[in-house]
Amino acid sequence: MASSSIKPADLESFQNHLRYSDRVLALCGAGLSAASGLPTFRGAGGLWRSYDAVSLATPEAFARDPGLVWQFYSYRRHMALQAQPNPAHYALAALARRKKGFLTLSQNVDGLSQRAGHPASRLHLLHGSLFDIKCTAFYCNYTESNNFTDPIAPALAIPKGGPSPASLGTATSGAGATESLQHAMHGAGSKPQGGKELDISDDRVEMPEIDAKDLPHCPRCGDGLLRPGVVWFGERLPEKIINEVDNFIEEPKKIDLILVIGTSAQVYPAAGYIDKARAKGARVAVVNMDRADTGRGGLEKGDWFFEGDAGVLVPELLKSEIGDISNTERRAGNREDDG
Ligand code: BV8
Repeated sequence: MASSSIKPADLESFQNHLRYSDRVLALCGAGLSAASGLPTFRGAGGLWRSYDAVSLATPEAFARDPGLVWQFYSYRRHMALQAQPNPAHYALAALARRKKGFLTLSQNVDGLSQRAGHPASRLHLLHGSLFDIKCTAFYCNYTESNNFTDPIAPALAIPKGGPSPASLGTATSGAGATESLQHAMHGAGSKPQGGKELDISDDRVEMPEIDAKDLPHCPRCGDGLLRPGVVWFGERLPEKIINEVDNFIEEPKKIDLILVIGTSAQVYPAAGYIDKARAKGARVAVVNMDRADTGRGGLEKGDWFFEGDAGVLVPELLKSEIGDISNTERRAGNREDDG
């Protein structure tokens, strides 16, 4: 029984095509992890505090204020570590185990596809990972993968405090009023009041200034500042990955299908893979909450648009190939990494 939002005819034609597809790509974006509770870049208007998230993801921002950029990335590391892969991550991992000619190209740096057991040889992290770090000193090429230390430096710990501004509201009497008063007097950052972690993505929450000496430094050269191992805007994507993806695309055989999952497809060269796959004969299947987000090239005859949550739709669409992955055993049981 197709879930409500997928038209049975579309599901049938899609699954029929998938069955006979040897070479399949999936291009994934932040929408894939939305069901895991992680904000998208577009979510919250693309803002983190009062900053445009895209502008924080640049070498210039890091040079200007490494403390702020590290607070941004430490917050995202923290959120990603608290999150769990959702059924869409598991479904893509299951398809990668079953269909040799399937490759996932992820723009996500949250580590959730890896944690869902997606075979590493079938997963390309186009924009790096929050959990890789590297030295910024010119002469030092220190890198470290899978560093899950949270916070990565004590000064980057998420501040705890009283109630968030939103919950304070403007109570004028009773407990609310006392709390607002407390809060007004002591403010978020000044006197830690135990309590729960403050939502530092909210600009109204006070966030301490961090001195560069309190930021993570290189254990090898000793004085280089460490930075997150992600690809910032204006930076080249990892050569090895670009070559491996291009080699896959340039193989003589046609590409049968590209799944475009939870991405606004505005960032290049990642978004360019849709047209590259189309040029190799691929039909396009978009899974997105927003009907307007079909990527620059838009949809053509023979393509599919599945409107809704990737966490629900992707397992449904792939069920004919991977079976019903809703039961955890199947998820856990099958998680051998073919490395
Ligand atoms: C480079 C890591 C060259 C860091 C990121 C061609 C044309 C125009 C511009 C360019 C071009 N070529 C290059 C550029 C410049 C630039 C670029 O593309 N700019 C854009 C803004 C126009 N590209 C670069 O700078 C790239 N580098 O070109 O280098 C070079 C060459 C030689 C030598 C030196 C340099 C590097 C780009 C990579 C930047 N790093 N991430 C970090 O994460 O902090 S990009 C980052 O933003 C993400 O990785 C991702 O790629 C992008 C965000 O997009 P999405 O993931 O799609 O997220 P978004 O929020 O936008 O959309 C979410 C979607 O999900 C929406 O459609 C929504 O409807 C949907 N959705 C929401 N909920 C759900 C859902 N769908 C399903 N289910 C749900 N529940």
